[in-house]
This record gives sequence, structure tokens and C-alpha cells, in this order.
Amino acid sequence: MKNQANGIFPAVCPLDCPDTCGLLLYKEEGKIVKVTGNPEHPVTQGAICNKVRNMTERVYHPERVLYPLRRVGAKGEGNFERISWEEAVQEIASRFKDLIAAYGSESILPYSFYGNMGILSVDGMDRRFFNKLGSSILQQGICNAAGSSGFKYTMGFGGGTVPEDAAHAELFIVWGGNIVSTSMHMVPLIEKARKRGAKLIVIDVHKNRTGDRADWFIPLYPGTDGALALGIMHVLFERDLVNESFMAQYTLGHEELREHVKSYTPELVSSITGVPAEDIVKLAELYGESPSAYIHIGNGLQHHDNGGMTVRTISCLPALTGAWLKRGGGAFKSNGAYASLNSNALERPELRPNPDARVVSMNQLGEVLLELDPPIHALFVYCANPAVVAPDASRVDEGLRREDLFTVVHDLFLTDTAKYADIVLPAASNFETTDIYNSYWHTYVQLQEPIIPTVGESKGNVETFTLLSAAMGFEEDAFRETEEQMIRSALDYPDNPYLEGVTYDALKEQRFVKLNMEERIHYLDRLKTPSGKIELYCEALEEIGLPPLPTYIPLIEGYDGQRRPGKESKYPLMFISPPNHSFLNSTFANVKKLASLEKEPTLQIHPSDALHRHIADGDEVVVWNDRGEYRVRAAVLDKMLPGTVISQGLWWENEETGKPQRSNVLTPDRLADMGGGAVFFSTTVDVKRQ
Ligand SMILES: Nc1nc2c(c(=O)[nH]1)N[C@H]1C(S)=C(S)[C@@H](COP(=O)(O)OP(=O)(O)OC[C@H]3O[C@@H](n4cnc5c(=O)[nH]c(N)nc54)[C@H](O)[C@@H]3O)O[C@H]1N2
Ligand SMILES: Nc1nc2c(c(=O)[nH]1)N[C@H]1C(S)=C(S)[C@@H](COP(=O)(O)OP(=O)(O)OC[C@H]3O[C@@H](n4cnc5c(=O)[nH]c(N)nc54)[C@H](O)[C@@H]3O)O[C@H]1N2
Ligand code: SF4
Ligand SMILES: [Mo]
Repeated sequence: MKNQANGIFPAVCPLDCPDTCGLLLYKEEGKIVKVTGNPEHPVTQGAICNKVRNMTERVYHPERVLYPLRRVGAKGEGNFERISWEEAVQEIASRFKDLIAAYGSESILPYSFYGNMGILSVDGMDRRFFNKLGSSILQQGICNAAGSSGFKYTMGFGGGTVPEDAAHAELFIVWGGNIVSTSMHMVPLIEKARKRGAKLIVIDVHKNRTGDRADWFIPLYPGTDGALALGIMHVLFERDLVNESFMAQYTLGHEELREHVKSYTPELVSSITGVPAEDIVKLAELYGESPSAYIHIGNGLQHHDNGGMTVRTISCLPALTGAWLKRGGGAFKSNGAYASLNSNALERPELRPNPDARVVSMNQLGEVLLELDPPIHALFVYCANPAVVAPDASRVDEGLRREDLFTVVHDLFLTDTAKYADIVLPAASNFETTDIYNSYWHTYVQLQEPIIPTVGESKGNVETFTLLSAAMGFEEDAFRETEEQMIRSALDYPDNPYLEGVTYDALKEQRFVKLNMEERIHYLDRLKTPSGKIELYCEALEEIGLPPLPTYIPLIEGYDGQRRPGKESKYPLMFISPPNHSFLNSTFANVKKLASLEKEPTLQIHPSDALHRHIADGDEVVVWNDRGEYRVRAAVLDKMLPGTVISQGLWWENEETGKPQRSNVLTPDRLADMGGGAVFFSTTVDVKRQ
């Protein structure tokens, strides 16, 4: 395909988005000229977002890194000279060897996330390389770690209601997410259901694009969702809207829970959440009386100090009503676990000479680079842009600026992170490489093969880490495997019955292959919690110092449960910085067409908060706390409760204006209550006119 000048070729969207769309790439004279959805994809059915319709602007962007580069100016300045791959690889290998000899292999830290969701790219040859190297291990808690952990404490498994079933729900609750922007294929599915009378409720700290479409939008104070869920439980038990036989058969601890939630009266919960008591009762009744209620648990509500407990609590709701037994009912946090692959075969942990190597959190990169003892001396960043996306960005900058830190960045662009690199390696896009993709929402696995030759001298991750392995002198066969061999071994995984029938040959022939969802009939009978039941009472939580029953725990930095700032909240406003519609995290922030749709970063502020600060709509404002400051334009709107301000989008620094515009200069690097998750939204700030 890559050598054919013209034609229409199937492809997969590589971005960190639940929908993992099937694409069609139109080629003319050897170049991709158009990207559309593939109408044959059973779930995404030909519809794609505007971001990826503009993917050619990214693939052929004039600023794509085309050659390996070596830094010539100061760190962060962004001045580089062109070098060859041979030089780059040799320099990296010799620096790594020297560092290992002087300080040990744990002085090297990989830093990666899912800028390309390809399994071979981010969970494949790279892992083999760092395992064999014996580097420090990165704990990848930046995205859904707290919430996924919370869901698992309750359900034992990282999979819930799948889209084909959700389509049959009568009530959709989108809770702490923004599906219109972040999982757009849920929308037609809900709209179709609404035509036959289904309802959409959105619960969020601000009226996002999804809230705009809701039958009922419920605003609440950040980090108080756990209390709202407990209030719903209180009403469900009190009004006998629970399913006793379901609870008896499938749950552990419903009697304890019944007693426990007596104290979460609608009045108390209203005082915590800001949701009127009568609305809490109405919401519980709608939920309890719905023939089939589906809860879409977004990622936003778990980026908090209490994010794990919040998701654990919400995911208990369907067990009270028995919604899991209704077609379309239940809950979704992530469906990634249905498509679990053979990670040992992919990552080869047995290559690691030091299985007990230290584990460091990607959410504390600044701290790790500045304080860790013994120190990190080399950082290898790929498929991630930590200077923009990681919390406490000023500390991250300070760490990246360290003269004695050897930094390599493999990316398609000179991102804010790459500007700090000693060596930049040009990355190929996924349309230039072979990989497989599973989705954390739908149930199809897809194959991508190269559609165009690599742009410039760029190389995909597999090839890059294969080259580096050779330069390090790694001789195992694992470093010589082809993509096909890696895919075959990843799919050979009898431990996951959902993977039955998904083979390399089937993928070659069909492009998208459905998981064996027949297996889901056994979902409730084969739960992987210690008790095999849905754990309303969860002993394992006591082991990590948390209450075994769902409990509202106020934020460390945020409201204290009585609408007063909590003990570490020096500032009066809660600052929420969710993703925006036109970027994918910080990806596309450098694509003019998409950046111009978003215009500029803004701060949405409630009229009452704006008034006493003398801030008018359109004013330039400074947003600050002890960690840093952020200068943006105010948008005075009443889309949230007073006391909460919103700034959407992960923007790169603006070289033209020089205005600080990374929201993460304000966010804390504390870890959430579970899973080492990030707590971006448990942030307090103040705002003034510039
Ligand atoms: N267009 C676009 N799509 C994306 C992304 C993107 O950047 N842009 N990112 C991708 C990634 S990596 C992810 S993880 C997903 C995330 O997608 P979602 O699961 O939709 O999560 P977020 O967009 O992070 O959710 C943000 C919402 O949570 C709300 N929120 C914040 N705090 C609270 C709270 O305490 N309670 C409640 N109820 N709501 C709260 C915010 O107001 C915001 O509306 O989207 C993916 N898709
Ligand atoms: N304030 C705030 N911060 C947040 C969030 C938030 O809501 N608010 N959301 C958080 C969440 S949920 C997430 S998931 C993280 C996302 O954090 P990241 O995954 O770091 O986000 P991206 O900005 O998408 O950066 C991905 C990078 O990978 C590069 N890339 C793409 N394909 C390839 C490839 O094949 N090879 C290589 N080597 N590089 C490639 C892209 O060019 C891009 O620069 O951000 C987190 N940060
Ligand atoms: S970003 Fe999401 S919606 Fe857009 S094309 Fe990719 S998978 Fe589809
Ligand atoms: Mo994410």
C-alpha cells in the first residue's frame, strides 16, 4: 500500500480516544489527500471527528521533525543541529552505557504515554528495550488510573457495558465526562435511543458541550460526586427502589451498605454537592425506576484526590438496582480489559535483570527529576508531551532544564518537551508503520499497515527501539522479531477468552475483528473480586487505608464538604482544566487550523465571581496559586456553580505572545487515593484582572 501512488486504503485512528475509528485514507500521487471514516467499521460507521479529518495537516506539517537533531543552544531554547541516525543512536547508546557503569541502570527513566495507541509502539519493543536495560519503571497513572482502580475494587474487572448494549438503555447518565468532544460515537447512539423516549442526564461541574444537549443537566461542586452517589443510594434504599434478589445473589455487603447510607440524607448531600435535595430525590427515583439505566463514568470526575473512591462508589449503583441484568443497563468506565493482550509476550519482563527496580510516578516528574535519590540521569520521552500535560509544570521545566540530565525525545514535532532534549529523534506517524489497535470503549481489534513511506528520516517506535537495542548489544531474539511475529504472540493469549478468534490472519483479511463477546454471558458469574461478587463492602480497600464501604472523602485541595476551602486550599476558586474539542490532549495544538477553531485559552468564570473581582467578559486575567500563574482571557458565563472556574485545552507555550498558557503550571502533583492517579482538578486558584 505504501508504494501505491493512488487509491483508497483502510487505516485506524491512533489517538488516545475511546472510539478507535476505522478510517479511509485517500492517496493521490503518493500523498494522503483526504481522511474520512470507514463506513464498514461496525461501530464508528464512517463518522470521524474534525481533528482527524484534518490529520493530513499534521502528517505533512511543515514543522515535522524530519531528521535526528542534537541540541546546540541552552536547554529549552529549541536550537538544534542535524545529525544522522547512526550518530544519534551511537550517542544515546554510549551515554546510556556510561551512565549504567557510573550510576546503575535505574538512573535511566523512560517516559511514555499513549500519543499513539498502537500496541507495538507503546507496549512492545520499547518495553523490551527498557526491561533489558534495567531502567527505572514508570508508573503510568496520568489518565484513568484512579478511576479504573476504583471500578475494579467494586467489579473486579476493567470492563463494563459495551456500546452495542448501551444503545438499548432507557436512561443515560453521563457523569464527569464530555462525550460530544471525547467519545463522539456515543452521541448518535444516545440520540437514537432518545427518539424512542430515552433520557440523557449529565452531571458535571460545568455545562460542557454534552451538558448543552442533556434533558437534565445537574451541576455540582468538584470532587463531591461520591457524596451524590451515596445520596442516591440513600433514596434507593429508603424508597425500596433496590433489587433485593439481585443484591442477595451478586453482591457482598448490601446490608452493611443499607445501614451506612442512612446518614447520607438528601439534605446533607445537598449541602456537600450543591445539588438541591429535591433534585437528589428526583435523580434517585429516575434512576431506580428506569427499566434500563446506563452510567457513563467519565475521566474528569476521577482527576481528584478522591477519584478512586468516587468511581468505586458510582459503580456500586447498578448493583443496587440490578441494572446489570437489563440490556443496556450497567456502567462503563473503560472496556479495555475485554481486549487484554498477552503483555508478557509483548513486553518480555523476564529480560529485566532487576525485577525489583524502583517504580516512579509519571505524575511527579518534576519532583522525580529534582529530588529523587539516587538521581535520574537520563530521560527518554516518547508518545508523550510531559512539559504540557504533566502536573506542576514549573517543576517539570526545572527538572528538564537540569544540565546534567541527558534527555532524548522521540516525537513528530519539537514539542515543549522536545525543546529540552539533548537528542531529538524523528517519529513516524502511525500511517507509516504496522501496528494493532484495540479500543477502550468498543469491542473490535484493528490492524494498521503502512499507507505511506516514512516522512523524512522518521522512524516508528518499533524500528527505533530495535536500532537502539542493537547499539546496546542486546542479542536476544526478542529484539529481532518482526511486527507480524509480535502481533501473533500478543494475540496468543488463552487466559483472555474474549480474545478467542482474534488472529493475525483474521485481521489481515477483515481489518476489524470483533472480540468473542459471547463470553460476556458469564460476566456476573466470573467477577474477579476476591469474593467473586460485586463488592459493596470491599476488604481490600482497608489494606490501603480506605474505608471498605463507599464513603465521601473531601478533597485535600478543594471543598471541605461544607463549601469551605479544605485544609490545603489557600485559594478560593476551584480550577478545572479539562481537554478541549479540537485538540487531543496537547496533540494538534500546533496545527493552525484546529488551534484557530479554539482561538485561545480562556477562563470561564461565573458572573458572581467575576463581579466582585471587577472582571468583565473578554478581560485579560491572571490565574494564580503558589505553583505558578497563567494568563488568559476571561469568559464570564454561568455554566458552573459559583466558586468553580474552567479552562479548557492543553495548549503549548505561545512563542509569539510569550504568555504563559499551560494550565498545568497551576495543578498539583499529589497522587489520588487509588492507583497512583493524577489529581489535575483538585486545584485551587485566585483570579484578577491583568
Ligand atoms: N476532543 C478530545 N477528545 C479526547 C481527548 C481530548 O483531549 N480531546 N482526550 C482523550 C483522553 S486521553 C481521555 S482520558 C478522554 C477523557 O474524556 P472524558 O471521559 O470525557 O473526560 P474529560 O473530558 O477529562 O472530562 C472532563 C469533564 O469532567 C468534568 N469534571 C471535572 N471535575 C469534575 C467533578 O469533580 N465532577 C464531575 N461530575 N465532573 C467533573 C469537567 O468539567 C469536564 O466536563 O478523552 C479522550 N478524547
Ligand atoms: N490539566 C490537565 N492535564 C492533563 C489532562 C487534563 O484533563 N487536564 N489530561 C491528562 C490525560 S487524561 C492524559 S491521557 C494525558 C495525555 O498526555 P500525553 O499522552 O503526553 O499527551 P499528548 O499531548 O497527546 O502527547 C502525545 C505525544 O506523542 C507524540 N506521538 C504521536 N505518535 C507517536 C509515535 O508513534 N511515536 C512517538 N515517539 N511519538 C508519538 C505526539 O506527537 C505528541 O507530542 O494528559 C493529562 N494531562
Ligand atoms: S480522535 Fe476519536 S473520534 Fe476522532 S477519529 Fe480518532 S478515534 Fe475517531
Ligand atoms: Mo487520558
